[in-house]
Order: sequence, then structure tokens, then C-alpha cells
Amino acid sequence: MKHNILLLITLFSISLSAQKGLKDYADFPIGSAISTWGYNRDTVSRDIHVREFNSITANNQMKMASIAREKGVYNFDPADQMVAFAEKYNQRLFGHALVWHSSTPAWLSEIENNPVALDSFMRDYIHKYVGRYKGKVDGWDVVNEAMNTAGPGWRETIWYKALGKEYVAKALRYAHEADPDAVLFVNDFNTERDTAKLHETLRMIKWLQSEKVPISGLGFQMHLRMDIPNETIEYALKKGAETGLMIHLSEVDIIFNTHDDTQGGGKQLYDDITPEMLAAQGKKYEDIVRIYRKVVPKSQQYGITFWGYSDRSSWINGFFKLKDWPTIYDANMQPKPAYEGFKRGLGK
Ligand code: 9MR
Repeated sequence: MKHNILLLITLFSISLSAQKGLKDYADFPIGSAISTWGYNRDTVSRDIHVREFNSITANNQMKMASIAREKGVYNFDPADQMVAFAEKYNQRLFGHALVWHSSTPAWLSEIENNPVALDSFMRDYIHKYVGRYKGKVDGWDVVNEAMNTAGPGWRETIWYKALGKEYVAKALRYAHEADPDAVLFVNDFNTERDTAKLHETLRMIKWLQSEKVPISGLGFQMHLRMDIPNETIEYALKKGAETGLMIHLSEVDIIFNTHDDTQGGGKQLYDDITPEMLAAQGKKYEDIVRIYRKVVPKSQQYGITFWGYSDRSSWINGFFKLKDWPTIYDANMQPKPAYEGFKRGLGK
């Protein structure tokens, strides 16, 4: 009898721990970029997501090209579906992205040389969009990729060309007016490895803070590569944390091969993945989480988000025309050594 009860308790706790996911091991939210339409079709991926994570970012459906596709009309349906998913599955919803040079609707080119019209559209868009999701979207990438791909310069986007650097301040102010409680981010890539780009980003943040612009978060996309030195990443996160802003690792993945940052610009160095490479990737994931926990104070840990969590659906292979293995689940939806590494990084 005693034996049976012990056996039952053991089985019960095994089945409970089998249900645990990364979110249960972390002090901060862990998320992934998703498409609600994708998850409607692929319920296996959806169910794993719900077990592992407690935060979502739309990989595309909350971008300007999706919401403001037609001039003069906002279609909030794709964002509503993200909200419904977040509510149903108890996920934090992170908004990506309000103002960006990419994924803008085609009609925007009609007003790109008219600063007054562009500013007035940006204001209306942000006010209506952020206002509609007040209290539902926890934080926003208000400005995405304000800096050049490489080095210390501002990206000459339509926003920059029409409104100058001030466009970043305006976007943040409009977002704050619409939802004073939302965490408002600027977000960029390669800032963890390109120190000149990092320093220009930090200069921008200093300027915004000195002008009392309501910025509250700094996003490091963290599309990493195996050979980016940990010391460089640690330096970047430390400098980022010194701003006092919330720090989001917003689009994490780790590739083996390289690319030149342009679509289709992949360079295939490794055709196959070996057990040694998988183990090394596990260690890299572990290191990244450890560095984040070490240098970002708890009160500034906004969380870690994967840009897709499985090698089956990662954007990397299609975008760069590469064969790579950047994520924590393999193409058969099994956890990789990267998964165990990430978990070890959380101290579990
Ligand atoms: O993964 C996204 C891909 O499906 C889109 O075609 C692309 C353009 O909208 O954006 C990709 O996501 C990007 C994100 O929005 C910003 N940082 C880089 C991401 C990967 O390119």
C-alpha cells in the first residue's frame, strides 16, 4: 500500500515536471515571435509554445504594412488576433514594431517628401494603434533599427529624411500619450557586436533622456553567430543596462554560418550539423542567459524572446538562403542541446 502511494506520488510529480517549460525556470518572461495564423495550422508548435513560453511578439502581423495597408484605413484584425491569443493562453503581448524603415505600406511613398503629412500620419497611427491596445500590449518596439546596419551612423529612413533625428522623440512621445503605462523601446540588431553602432545608440538614448523623452526600454535583437565573443556581448549588455532602461533580448537566435546582412546574402560554411556543434551551441545559449542575468539588474530584465523557437520555422534559412540550425528546437520539434543550455543558463 505504502509503496503504491509512493509510486503514485512519483508518477504525479514526473508528469507535473514534464509539463514544465522554460517560463517556469525564469524570473523574467520568456517568449517567441509567432504568427497566430501559423499556430492555427500548426497546433503542435502552438502547444509547445504555450508550455515553454509566457510572452509573444508578432513576427509580422503587427507591422505597419499589415495594419495600415490601405491609405486612410486601419485594419486592426491581425493585432486583435494576437490579443485574443495572448488572453487565451496567458501570454504577455509585446508590440512589434511601430516605426521602421521596412514593412511599410506602398502608399506611404506618396507622402514621404512631405514632413507635415508624414508626421501627422505617424501621430495618428501611433495614437490610434497604441491607444486601442492600452493595457493589452505590455510594451512596444516604438522605433526599430534607427541606426545603420554597420558603424556609428543613423539610418536614412523615410522618417529620418523627412523629420531628422527628432522622429524618434516624436514617436516615443506619441506612444506615451496613447498609453502612459506601456514600456517603450528602441530596438536594433548587431548592437551586441558592433561597438561603434552600440555607442551611437547609447548617445541617442542619452539625448532622449536629457530631453525628457519617455523612453523606457532598449532592445537588443541578438541575432547572434557562434563566433561573436562573449566579452563583447557582455560589454554591450552592461553598457545598455547602465542607461537604467528595461533590457529586452528581443529576437534571439544563434547561427553557425555567416551572412552579409542582406536578403539572400548567406555564406554556407557548414553543410551539416555535428554533435560537437550542437553542444557548442548549447554552451553559447547558456552563456548568453548567464550574461543577461549577471549584468542586467533584476528590475531591468524585461525578458528574452526567440525569433521563432524551432529550426523548422526559423526565418534564417529562407531569408539568407542558408541551411542553418539557429534555434533551441530541431526541425522535428525536439529540444536540442541548445534548449538544455538555455535552461542551464537560467540556473536550472
Ligand atoms: O521574420 C520576419 C520576416 O518574416 C519578414 O519578412 C521581415 C520583414 O518584415 O521581418 C522579419 O523579422 C525581422 C524583425 O521584424 C526585425 N528584426 C529582424 C527580423 C528578421 O529579419
